[in-house]
Amino acid sequence: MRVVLLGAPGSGKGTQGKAVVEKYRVTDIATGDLLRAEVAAGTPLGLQVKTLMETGELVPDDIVVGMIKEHLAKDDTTNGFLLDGFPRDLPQAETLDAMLKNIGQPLDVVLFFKVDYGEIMKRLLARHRADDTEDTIRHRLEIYEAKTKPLIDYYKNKGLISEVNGIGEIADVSQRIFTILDDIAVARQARN
Ligand code: B4P
Repeated sequence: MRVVLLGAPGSGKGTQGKAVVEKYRVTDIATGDLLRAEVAAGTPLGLQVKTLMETGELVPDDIVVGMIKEHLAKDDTTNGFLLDGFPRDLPQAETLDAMLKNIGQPLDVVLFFKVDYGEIMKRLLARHRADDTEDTIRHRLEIYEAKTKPLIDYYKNKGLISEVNGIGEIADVSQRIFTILDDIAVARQARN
């Protein structure tokens, strides 16, 4: 199972990503988590991206693309992988296409989490992360609108988008996702 999670900040990508990884035993590649680990460890890369992340800016494409390349090359992807938070803009999506073509591992599905901005603001303000202040959340949503949202059409055109209602109990949202992924697995088995 090769999955991308797409959605606004706070739409549940990180939360649901963990549930998918646990159930399907796919490799978790979450760019936000990887970048926060670099910041926490005080590495040169972490120092470079700390302020960008705290102010809600995207980290430069070459840095995240480098991280994804490294993980796709070294991690065990026998059962597939889950990309959480990547791609975040069109150049990243195009680079990912090329990378996956090279290794012969095309995506199965892009799960798009639908959650309204009022709910997102409520969730993130309750979390108290460094980039979860009201102004920064607003800025992150602007960046999402301008850079990430066009990916919905990009993946729609490729027939890869599955929309998930991201509102409700966490376990209920997980169940909606599992239904989509199970259907994909069944359809694949029927083809083989
Ligand atoms: P990310 O770590 O990807 O964080 P995020 O978009 O804010 O979403 P997250 O996954 O954390 O939240 P979730 O919805 O699970 O990015 C952080 C920063 O890293 C970016 O701003 C950027 O600077 C950088 N970055 C990352 N990837 C990048 C890339 N590819 N290119 C460039 N820069 C990149 O959860 C939010 C909260 O909601 C949680 O508290 C959770 O408990 C709660 N929640 C979840 N589901 C819920 C539900 N159903 N009901 C109620 N609450 C729920």
